[in-house]
Amino acid sequence: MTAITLIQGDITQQSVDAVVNAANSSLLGGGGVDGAIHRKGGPAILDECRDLRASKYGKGLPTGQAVATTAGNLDARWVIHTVGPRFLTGEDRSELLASCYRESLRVADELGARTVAFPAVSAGIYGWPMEDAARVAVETVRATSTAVEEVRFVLFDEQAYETFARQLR
Ligand code: AR6
Repeated sequence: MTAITLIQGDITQQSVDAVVNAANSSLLGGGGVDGAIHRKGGPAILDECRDLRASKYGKGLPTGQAVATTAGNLDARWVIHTVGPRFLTGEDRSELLASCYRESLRVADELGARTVAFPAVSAGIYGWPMEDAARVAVETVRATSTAVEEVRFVLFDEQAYETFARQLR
């Protein structure tokens, strides 16, 4: 049984087995959560991302997939990088967003992670409306069978926190 918990705060401050990064397919960093994770986690994360680009993901990590690296200086063992879809009006890409959660949990299971922190993937720079991002996140985690014991959604601001809290009720 996976417990779903919510916290308002900074994902880089979490003490968990794995922190999920809302990355882009280059795996080479960016703004938002991605920038914060690389800043706080230090260069070891980027080094491994570069190795992954060179060995496995020459064309980039496809949208909806996930891959793990060290967590560097974060209080975690791994960072699981996933690439959310950009929100587009007139095209339902929620299956790709659901895939981010499923694939991240699959990678977490492979690693043996028991506690995993997720941000609201795609709900920042990628433009996904928070209400729908929260619905997909909660529904997908609830429907995924995993050995992860705690999935912790870490929401940056109060509005995002309240939106996730409504979805959980
Ligand atoms: N802790 C928790 N949540 C955060 C933090 C933090 N430190 N910082 C931002 N958020 P985003 P995306 C929230 O933009 O939409 C990057 O450039 C934020 O308020 O980080 O998937 C990547 O390289 C929002 O609710 O991710 C990609 O190019 C949520 O996290 C692109 O942005 C996700 O916002 C990915 O965009």
